[in-house]
Amino acid sequence: MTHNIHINNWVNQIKNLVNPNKIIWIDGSEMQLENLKQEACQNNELIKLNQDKLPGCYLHRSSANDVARVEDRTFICTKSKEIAGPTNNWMDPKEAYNLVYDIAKDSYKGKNMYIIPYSMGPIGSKFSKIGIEITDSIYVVLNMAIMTRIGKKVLDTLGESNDWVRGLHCSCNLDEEKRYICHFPEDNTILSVNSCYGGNVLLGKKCFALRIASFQGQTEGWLAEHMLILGIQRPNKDIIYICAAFPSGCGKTNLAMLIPPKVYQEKGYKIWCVGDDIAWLRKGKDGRLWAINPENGFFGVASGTNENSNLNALKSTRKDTIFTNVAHNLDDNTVWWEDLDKNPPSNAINWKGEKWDGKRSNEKGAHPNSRFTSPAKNCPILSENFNNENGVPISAIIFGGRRKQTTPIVYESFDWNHGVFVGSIMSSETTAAATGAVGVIRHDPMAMLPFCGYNMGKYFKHWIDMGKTLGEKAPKIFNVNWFRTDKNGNFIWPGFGDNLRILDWILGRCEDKIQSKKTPIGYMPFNQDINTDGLNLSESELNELTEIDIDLWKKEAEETEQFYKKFGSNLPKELDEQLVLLKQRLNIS
Ligand code: OXD
Ligand code: MN
Repeated sequence: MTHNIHINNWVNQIKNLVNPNKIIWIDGSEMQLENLKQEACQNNELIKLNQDKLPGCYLHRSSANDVARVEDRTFICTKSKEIAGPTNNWMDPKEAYNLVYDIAKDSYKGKNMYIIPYSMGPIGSKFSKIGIEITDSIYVVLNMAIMTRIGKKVLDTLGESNDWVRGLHCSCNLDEEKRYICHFPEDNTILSVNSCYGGNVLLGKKCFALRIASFQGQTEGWLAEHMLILGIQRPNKDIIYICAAFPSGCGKTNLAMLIPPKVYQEKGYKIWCVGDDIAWLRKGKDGRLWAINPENGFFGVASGTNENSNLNALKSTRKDTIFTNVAHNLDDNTVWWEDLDKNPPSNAINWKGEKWDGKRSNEKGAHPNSRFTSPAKNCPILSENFNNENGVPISAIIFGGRRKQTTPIVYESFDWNHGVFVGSIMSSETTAAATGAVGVIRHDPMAMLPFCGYNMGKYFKHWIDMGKTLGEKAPKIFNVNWFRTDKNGNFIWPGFGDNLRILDWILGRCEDKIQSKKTPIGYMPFNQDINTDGLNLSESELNELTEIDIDLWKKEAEETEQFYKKFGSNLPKELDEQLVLLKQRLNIS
């Protein structure tokens, strides 16, 4: 399908390694994808759902041992361990190639080899980058067809160039002990074996658009971030765009698609979604920071998505969607997951493929990390700039984690370097998006801990340098925490659509329209500047949300000091200085 010699050589090399039955180039045509869906239904990889209720929708069940990202089996394979840094698993590239090629050898025997040319970002945009993924899984092909822009036109745009990312995925036999997700940022290569879970195998997503792209961004002067992008439209004003970084499973999709509370709707506020997971950010011609969403779809967590938490996401899943690991309602051949509604099906199959009575069973019908893969164009509030090849200008960057205590609902950094510090000290409770314990607090700087493709100390420096390049035009940086709990363990803040009330304060600060209080950790709102109209929130609850417990912050500063030690001389001096300043403000001698 291409005369590109670099691609053809690599395809031949991989063909000789994996030994497929047949090679199939994915041209992106509807007919080809339709045929693949049919084939996947025939071999039980997919179940075709009720086409009246859910047109174009399918259900997939993964193997029970393959339901989330595997951070402990994810490697950055660079010439030296220092390049990968202390927060990544590292493997010597030669060793990694040998190990993974050994596993991949002959693993396509009797299977087809699908070659997917894809673009991250609008095809042809100077922001965009191209990848080729080879896979033996139709599920992967169909998911990539939703999540990225695929097909022949991508190859035509690439022409003879060698500027593309190689990605090989082999399902093998899903052996956890032989599961490896290896990245070779110095070679623009990704190898993924023994998994079929999205985050491990849709190679355009976490592997390319974050790990490889963050490495590329460092050398080329831009940022690849684990961020949503949204536009806020206020009456008689231009749309303001913001980015927000939260760890996996902390509500990026919900915030990106939020529905304004009634009092805001009445005033004419609207939200426009540009992206829910990944942002590529560059300095634009006007000197401001501009962002694109490199993806073309949503790979969202199904469990917990409902009319109240995220109606726009729910609507996005009503057609042309692949559901993974949700419950199958046999009565009407539709899907169900926990908290979708209060009416679980009795006659159903759970995510493990077992008969399940949702009205009686104590077990869950869907896996907590069950997913929907939906085209972005299904989103009722998709921004008109979604496909804009220049992206959108960013006025504010928000960091946030899931913290029961310590972090207040919102605070603003004093300046860019302090903002980078605020991002670097982020901690959050772990969620079901990755294997391992859930609810454990860990440092997750900029929500990039599992996704930064190089030394995080250098990554912090790159952020500091971006601030220098942007100068006065740099966006303001904020931190939010929707998850603070009261003494009984209940969330104090209602969250979801009401988060717009906090975004509103942030916009006011960006426009210098609202005063703030200076505190040891940053600028904070006065209670009266948070719009609580129509909310059932007492003054004392608001105080709790904005409270700064100095003792907890002293502990936080000590933990940050320990965390920073990991980076040794790679930690930029600017962050050391910020830590000293924080300690001074907290009166730590
Ligand atoms: C995701 C994740 O799937 O962060 O977006 O795990
Ligand atoms: Mn994510």
